[in-house]
Amino acid sequence: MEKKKTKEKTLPEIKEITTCEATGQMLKKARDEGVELCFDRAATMKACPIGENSACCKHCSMGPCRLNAKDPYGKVGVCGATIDTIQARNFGRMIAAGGAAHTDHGMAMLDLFREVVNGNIKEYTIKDPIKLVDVAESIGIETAEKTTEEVAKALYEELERTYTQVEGEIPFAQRVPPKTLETWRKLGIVPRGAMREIMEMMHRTHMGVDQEYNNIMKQGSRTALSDGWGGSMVATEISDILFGTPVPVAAEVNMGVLKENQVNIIVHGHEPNLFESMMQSVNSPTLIQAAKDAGAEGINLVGMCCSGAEMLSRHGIPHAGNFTSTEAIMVTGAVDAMAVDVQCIQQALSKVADCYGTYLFTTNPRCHIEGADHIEFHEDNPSQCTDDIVIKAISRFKSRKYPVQIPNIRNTGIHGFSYEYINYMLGGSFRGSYTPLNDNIINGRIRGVAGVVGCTNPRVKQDWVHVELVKELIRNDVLVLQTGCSQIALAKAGLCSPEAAYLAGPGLSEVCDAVGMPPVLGMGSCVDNSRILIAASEMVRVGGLGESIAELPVAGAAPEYMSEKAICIGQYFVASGVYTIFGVTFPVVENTRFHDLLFSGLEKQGLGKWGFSVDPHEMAQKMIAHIDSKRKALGIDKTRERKLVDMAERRDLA
Ligand code: NFS
Ligand code: SF4
Repeated sequence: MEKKKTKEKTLPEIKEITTCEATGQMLKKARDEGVELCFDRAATMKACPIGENSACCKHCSMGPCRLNAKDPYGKVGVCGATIDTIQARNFGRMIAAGGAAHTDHGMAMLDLFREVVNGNIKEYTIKDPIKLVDVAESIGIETAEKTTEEVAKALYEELERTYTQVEGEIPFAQRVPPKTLETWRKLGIVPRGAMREIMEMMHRTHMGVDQEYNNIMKQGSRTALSDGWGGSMVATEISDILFGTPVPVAAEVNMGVLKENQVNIIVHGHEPNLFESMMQSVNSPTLIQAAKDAGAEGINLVGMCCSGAEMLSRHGIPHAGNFTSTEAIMVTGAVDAMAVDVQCIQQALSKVADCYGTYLFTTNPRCHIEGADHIEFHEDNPSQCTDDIVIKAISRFKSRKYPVQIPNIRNTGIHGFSYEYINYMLGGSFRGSYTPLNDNIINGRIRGVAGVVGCTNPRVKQDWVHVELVKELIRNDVLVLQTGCSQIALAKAGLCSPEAAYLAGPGLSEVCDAVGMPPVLGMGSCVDNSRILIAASEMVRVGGLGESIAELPVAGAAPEYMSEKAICIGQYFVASGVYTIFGVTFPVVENTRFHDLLFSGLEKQGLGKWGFSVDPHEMAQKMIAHIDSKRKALGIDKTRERKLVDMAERRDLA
């Protein structure tokens, strides 16, 4: 008992852990009830300093070998591997793992598309035939004389190459601005097929293969690009074709979207098909009646994490919170079932679910969790799984044993800014175009564009870095595009509504007022970062802002990242030409040649570069300085001052 008390004493105060009030309330409740959440595990699990620096290698059993970050060149591994080799190999493998996740997700969507087109699966249809034609034409498929089915078949065959092709360039390389593509060709980093790139990355990083860090990172870039312009882009485009391309929709976020008197079901994970079918099940009259018979007013379906962000953006489904809130939400006692598929699903969910009698269901053959029930989701009979989950949720509602305490916090915003909608919004229905965006950048109303994306991480104060960073960016007239857990952080902070334009600088707020858009545009899930790549290509194509993505006044950030997927995303943005800055920690030893390669060498090759800062204000200033330097190079810098937000104003903004 005594021991436990000292341990509790060392736990940080809740206000140091999260700026999400609802999550804070639930963390307090969990602590009172002796339930451990990720925040407290992070506080008691000291990060391994050698691993944090990526200064260790366990690629063979002559090791594991540990090098010294303080004296990085003082020692080599048993095989002689230097710090640069070890770090590059570790980085390359993170890219391979992250890319594999997105790519496997994209391939699952493509599998579904093929079966739908072939008529083997009747539960889904092509919802957006216009997008189908647009995507097909973007990669050179003739569509004029073809039926929808013929276009779909041709598109499937082309896109399959994204994964399986052994020689040549992936299909969406055709969307890359010519000058950017030329740089890739010169460097030999145009992806062939994702499977090949990931395989080669794993091969090269095996003991005793590639031991030259520049060469390892070439394959790192190639692998990452096969995600951004490959696996992820296919996931987004096929999901839009099957489930509809997002258009702006008002929706609520935060834990207050749970309803005490309804059966609450959460879908958490990444692939939209589970969620789409769950939507059907919760709307089934029989199941609604069953819920009513159990004493509920209805069935309430809400999303979390990227599954949720995608459905929020596509259908306006309420969103209950981002990654680090997934355990906390069960502490409400109000969650009757949580269904998960793949990615970002903490194993501890199963224990917390157990503490509150919540049903936790895994549904994907790739992801089982000890202690969770597995009900496999089959696309040829989706309702078998989703109906079953709803029925279990109803039974849990009927016999709720735990007091329900839902934080009464909801925030409304507008989400669903697809690349296509931005086109329409700015140019109008007849001449949809990115020209007005470019014009407003050239005339200086909009200083530049930033993509702020990625995870939350219990090692930093939840949402705080995202929100502070974005506030400072918009304050300086930088338009912010968002996806994933970051989008949810900003939505909870109220910045995804048009009214938030008053927080923007004069130029950006003028544009927002004129168009009626928020200064922060939510685009969906992490695979939807591909929408940002397409928007960047279009900005280049429209003209006036240089000939390659590297010349655009843009920057990217993942301020609270945690996953290997985020590293892969970062690398594909960097390889596409974008300055991309990460927070929390960076898995590289400073003062090494590998560090120099990532933080400046890649830029000299005509790509983008990495940046790092844990401070959101410093992060913003670095991004703005980069945007300004690009404006200067384009000759559109005029006379505008960079506004430093002082302490008093920061308080005002908060
Ligand atoms: Ni993307 Fe991170 Fe996960 Fe989505 Fe959220 S944690 S890298 S944002 S849910 S994938
Ligand atoms: Fe050590 Fe080299 Fe083996 Fe890595 S590959 S564990 S550095 S001996």
